[in-house]
Amino acid sequence: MPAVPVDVDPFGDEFLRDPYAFHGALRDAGAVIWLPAINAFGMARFEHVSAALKDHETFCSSRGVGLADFAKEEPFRAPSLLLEADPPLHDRTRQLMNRIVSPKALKDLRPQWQEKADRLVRTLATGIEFDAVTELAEVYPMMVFPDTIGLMDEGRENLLDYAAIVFNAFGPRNQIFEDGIRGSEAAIAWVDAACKRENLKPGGWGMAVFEAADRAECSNEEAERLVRSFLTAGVDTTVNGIGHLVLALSQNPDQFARLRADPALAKKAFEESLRWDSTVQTFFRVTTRDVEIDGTAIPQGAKVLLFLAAANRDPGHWIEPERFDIERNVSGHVGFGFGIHQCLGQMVARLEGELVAKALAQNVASIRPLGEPVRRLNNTLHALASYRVAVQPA
Ligand code: OVM
Repeated sequence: MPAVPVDVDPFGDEFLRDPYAFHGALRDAGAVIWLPAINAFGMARFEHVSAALKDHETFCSSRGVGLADFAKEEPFRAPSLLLEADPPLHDRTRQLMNRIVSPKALKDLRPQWQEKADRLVRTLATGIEFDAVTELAEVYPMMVFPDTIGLMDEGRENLLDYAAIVFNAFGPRNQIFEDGIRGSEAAIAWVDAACKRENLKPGGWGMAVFEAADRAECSNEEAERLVRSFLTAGVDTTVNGIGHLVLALSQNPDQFARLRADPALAKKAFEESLRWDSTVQTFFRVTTRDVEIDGTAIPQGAKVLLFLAAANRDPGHWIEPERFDIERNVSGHVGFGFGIHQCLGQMVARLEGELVAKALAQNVASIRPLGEPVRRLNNTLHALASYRVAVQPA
């Protein structure tokens, strides 16, 4: 059975502005769909997205997790040694990074990160209204993450621009990509410099990668590129994760009340917000062999777009998936992916999200939307530019 064609452009403005309006049609069309707009297959059902993520031998990453097939096209930048790599390379680099982003490291960071979240949220709560994106979601990760890596102080504002460019580059070379890339040479040059040993502060996770290089766990060139992964994946992701957490809590006052009554639900609230609105909406894989999914054939060497966010709202898997319910069991959601590539920084993201949710629960009596969020279109991220909320302090 051939894949059912679905005539939507998953990187078109209309789709990116409200992907959830299109996901139902993608899921309903079939387990495997054909997307003529981008000449790629797609999967949007929970069962098949999670199965493909788990089967990294059939659905590989080394030919790129964006639309560009590295076997045929020049990558936008030197491939990530984690995201755009297969075993055995991937397993070596991932192991090295796992030892740096360790539970112990996270445990040590918690007290300082908590204090910073509390102080920021308390200050914002004393006003009548604030912008949940520009004054909270974009601010908090920048208060904690660059210092943890040990980044140079000058030019950190380039991180968000750089990440937006890279996440756009996973899509086609559309207007969104072109608009982002214009005048971006400075941000790219800054990140290249920031990844170098001589520009990293001692004691940070960046320098820890070079210390692994000194132990011959990787080369110095690999160390630079692994630090680049921290810089690329560590900021715009949590910025928009926190942004959507606040969006969800403010649009669902009953859920915010539940959280206020029991701030220990903060961790679950953030996790549910990631299921309900998944920051990383999509990633591609490439088939390493002919494969049949639910009766539909995908040939070897095909690009397959995995709709993570659609899987996370699949009514075939979740009860009332559109409902934001902080007490729901969200285990198995694919907002952080699944399998060997599952987000390296997930504990970092969870800690940031939990601490912001808890700070809101403890310091804010009510948080209400002042209109609709303003979106920033990105080919991969569901991103926010601005979202004004009205607040009352606790
Ligand atoms: C990387 C990288 C870049 C973007 C996203 C990502 C979500 C990883 O450079 O390894 O994971």
